[in-house]
Amino acid sequence: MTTSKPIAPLDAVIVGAGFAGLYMLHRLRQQGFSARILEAGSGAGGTWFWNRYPGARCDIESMEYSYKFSAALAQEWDWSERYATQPELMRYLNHVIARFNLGEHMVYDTRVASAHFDETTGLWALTSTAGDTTIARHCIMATGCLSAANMPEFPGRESYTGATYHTGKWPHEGVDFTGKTVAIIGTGSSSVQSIPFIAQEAKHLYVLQRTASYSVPAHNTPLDAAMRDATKTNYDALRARGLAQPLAFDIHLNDKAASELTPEQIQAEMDRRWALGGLPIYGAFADLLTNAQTNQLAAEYVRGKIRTVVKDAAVAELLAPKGMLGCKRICVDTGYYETFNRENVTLIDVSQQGIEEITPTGLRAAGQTLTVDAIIYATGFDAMTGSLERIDIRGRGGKTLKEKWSAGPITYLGLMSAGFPNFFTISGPGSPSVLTNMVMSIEQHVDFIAECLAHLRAQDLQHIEPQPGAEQTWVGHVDAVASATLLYSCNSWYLGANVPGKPRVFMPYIGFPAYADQCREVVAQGYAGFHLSAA
Ligand code: N01
Repeated sequence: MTTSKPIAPLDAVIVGAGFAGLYMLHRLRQQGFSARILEAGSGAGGTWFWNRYPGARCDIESMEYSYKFSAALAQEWDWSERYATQPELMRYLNHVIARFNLGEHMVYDTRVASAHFDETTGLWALTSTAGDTTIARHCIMATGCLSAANMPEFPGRESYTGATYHTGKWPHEGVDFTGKTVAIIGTGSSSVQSIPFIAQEAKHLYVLQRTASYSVPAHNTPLDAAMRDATKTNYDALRARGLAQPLAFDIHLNDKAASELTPEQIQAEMDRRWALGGLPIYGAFADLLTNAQTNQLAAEYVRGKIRTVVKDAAVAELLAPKGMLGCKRICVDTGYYETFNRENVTLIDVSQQGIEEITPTGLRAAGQTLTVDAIIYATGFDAMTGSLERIDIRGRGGKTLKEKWSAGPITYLGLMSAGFPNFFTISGPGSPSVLTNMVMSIEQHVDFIAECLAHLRAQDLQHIEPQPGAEQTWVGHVDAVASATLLYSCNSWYLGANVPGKPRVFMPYIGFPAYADQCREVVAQGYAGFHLSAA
């Protein structure tokens, strides 16, 4: 007769196998902790596993949007293009899994439905949708900021009989739009990247735009060995430059405000940024995101470029964004505006009446009835909080995280929330996360958590949890910093404004790299603002 031994709880369970979860697992294993990743997908990659829409690629340069924790990894991996495609990012992450022997500690096809803290045992119990339970002392959410798809409840949505897609849940086998009439709803980054590709295949593409986005050309290029070597011989310097800047990558930050420059210098600066391409446009002027006048100088420059590219003046005017540049995340494209010169592409303005109805054969919007073979929802995500609130997370006294965050997320440093001991959020709301090169912010959070667990073990402590006063102060600080910028001035997903009913709260923290210094200071002061306990 065999007797089943009780299974010892893990030191940590990690939810999600993207950039965050993989590095977290590696750090914990390195430090001798028992840890396991639970991943909803059938493979690793997180955001990059799900967002497989045509043209998906990163908007931060590959040599910066990659791990820095292992110099050997950075030296041996050869990125093939300036901006990595989704498939190349997947190859990279799978290489990381193999290289650091992470695979045996990862469980796929396991969507976590609940995470409950047991006050008697001091342990977390995570239960999957299939009913499997994992017990661990620490629960680390690496669930991503942009992973809970936003599907607007348009009237009649379920009645549609054609094919429906969401860019954030794209079929792994791909989609062939050849000869098809297609509607795409939304004009954010995902749409801006996919539209040029879908337009080349489809018989006709209708683009339904509620708000125009600012987009800057990527000027993507292949990277040859000489280019890569030039970076690799001095990789640390590139990383150091990036980490000293507010987006945690090198945006060639101009330390001058526009008011300190002549009109000729302003023009030259914008020309230089446009020729360089991509997100370094954020670095054009020191006061780009704090001074409306400066902002509109840069915004008008982009609008001018759109008017130059798009031949139909009325279409160009619709595509020219009206709000502040950078209030919503700036998009990076290859041939986006040019695509609207194609005869098989029609832009439809839904800013006034919205999408009126989805019908069995298509949709009605802006007074037009469209019959289409496929509808693509490029409608974004319930960002930052969605992936957490869709899990039934309960801390002390059975209180749910969703309940606690009903008026907006409450965290200390975006890392923990009072009432939820040993529960960590990697790049959680209240941390720089989406406003930075995510890989750098992820590494900073993972290092903090790994060092924290080592500290608890060394001091024979069991629990860590923020002090309520510390998190209230932090939440107020996050809001105050955002209020001093132009980022409050539009309806962005940073504010939750894209999801009906979501509280209007600025979720990420504007403040890298000072934020990283602040975290170091918290640790130096014996985890100031946290309560550490033995029982
Ligand atoms: O989502 P979005 P996304 N009726 O929220 C529209 C990152 N990312 O997936 O602006 C009609 O930006 C919505 O309109 P509006 C990046 O951080 C990175 O494109 O709310 N329209 C908007 O146009 C990015 O910011 C990369 O008025 C509706 C669109 O749908 C983030 O992910 C690539 C609507 C959604 O745009 C999200 O990007 C892709 C409705 N009811 C994404 N609801 C790269 O690295 C929403 N919309 C390159």
